[in-house]
Amino acid sequence: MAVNGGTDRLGLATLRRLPEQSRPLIRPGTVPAGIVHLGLGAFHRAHQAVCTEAAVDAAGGDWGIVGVAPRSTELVEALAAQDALFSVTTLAADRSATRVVGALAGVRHAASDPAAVVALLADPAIRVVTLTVTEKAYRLDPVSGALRADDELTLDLTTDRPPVTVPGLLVRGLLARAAAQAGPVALVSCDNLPSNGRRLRGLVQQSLALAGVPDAVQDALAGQVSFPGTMVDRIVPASTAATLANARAALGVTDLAAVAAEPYLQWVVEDDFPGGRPRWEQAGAVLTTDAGPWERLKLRGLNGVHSAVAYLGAVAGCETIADALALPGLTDVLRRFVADDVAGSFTPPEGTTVVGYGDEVLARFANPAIRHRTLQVAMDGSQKLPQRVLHTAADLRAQGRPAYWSALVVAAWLRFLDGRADDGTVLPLDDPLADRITTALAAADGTAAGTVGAVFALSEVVPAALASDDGFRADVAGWLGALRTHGVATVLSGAA
Ligand code: CS2
Repeated sequence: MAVNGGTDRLGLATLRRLPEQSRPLIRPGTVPAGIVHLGLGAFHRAHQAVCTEAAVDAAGGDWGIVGVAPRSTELVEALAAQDALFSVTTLAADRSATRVVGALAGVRHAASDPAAVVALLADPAIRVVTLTVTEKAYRLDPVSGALRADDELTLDLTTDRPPVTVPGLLVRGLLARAAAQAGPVALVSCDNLPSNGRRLRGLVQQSLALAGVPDAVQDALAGQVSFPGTMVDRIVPASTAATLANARAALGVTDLAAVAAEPYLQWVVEDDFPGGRPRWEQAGAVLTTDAGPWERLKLRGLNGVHSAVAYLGAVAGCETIADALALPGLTDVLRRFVADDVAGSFTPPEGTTVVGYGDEVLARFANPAIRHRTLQVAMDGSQKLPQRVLHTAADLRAQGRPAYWSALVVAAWLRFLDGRADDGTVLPLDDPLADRITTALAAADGTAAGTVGAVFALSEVVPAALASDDGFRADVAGWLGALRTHGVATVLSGAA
């Protein structure tokens, strides 16, 4: 890749060649590490890294981020070859801007060097650990939050082998930290889980118990570790060859870790950092005592709608979320879903309305420059649907109200699980519970009611009250039958 004697690649040596407006806000390599981040995916690079760089730029502090990739070697190699620099291209319908971010103080690869990661977690300089590892890496049952102790996790927690799972890494790191008396730390989930702070605390507590850690050590750790809840938001599709080509055109050098994102960015964080934190509020973040209402607004009013567009769009043959939004009738259906179901299911944060938020979300989804694939959002449905849609439906039904549009969203997921789009194209099932789902569906009788029964029997995915709710099941089966018989386009055109 390197030409001109290696100077064709983004890195400290080529920074001076970048256009002025594309240079980092802070001098890369000069900010000592104070944060470890697990999960170096596109989302982290375009979200927490951007906010943290801006906070350090505005208010200073030793808050460089050491980025840890749990599995992917490719990204670690790309970043290592670029002095941990990467660019973010912000894409609006009519303009784009590319800037290099200098937030990373280093990168590590957990799978090949877990000991280095454990040592980092035990380093007193590290006072914040953030995570974007996706829902499934927590290994929690989506409904109950119970730890799924499969063989891999049990080996991580009960033997001395180098840990390969996220709970394994965290437990090993926290124990090393306690032994080193390295001081308090905040563990911050930035994943789209319900009550993500509480879920992460539950993960750590259950993992320590499974590892047989004595109660006294568990208690000592509990006094040293906080788990602030967060709401994170920015649409950041997986990078493609086009992302890299755009970055190269803007920078004049090659960036193999480039990401592209929408202009919008929101971060709401519970202010519970016993070892201190960057001044993220100076970068636009909201620091609060309770992120819960924000989190519900986002999971139900954005992610739930996203999943609806993804499943209906994928079955209708649409490649991207923006393409799917153009399906006649879809935005009307989504507005009804937000106004009739989501808005009635919880109390939003003061100063916001669910309907207003929903309209803003639809405008963001329609951004044609963001080529977010429906299949990417459709992934891991079993881990996403509970907090995105099923809790909405369960809360409405508990109030004795219909959850008609939520039933359509669930039906769209089930229709997607049929494995074929309306035009017969194969739809791949990428889900950690794919085997359980496929087995359950194979044993069902193939009718809409049979499919609903089979999937609703997965108690780790569907809350019990909803699974036994005949009215809701009938609504889902009704929508599923219609989607199978008439196709998405016809159902949408007459629905709202
Ligand atoms: C999306 C999210 O892939 C998905 O499931 O719904 O990644 C979404 O783009 C972000 O949560 C937006 O903040």
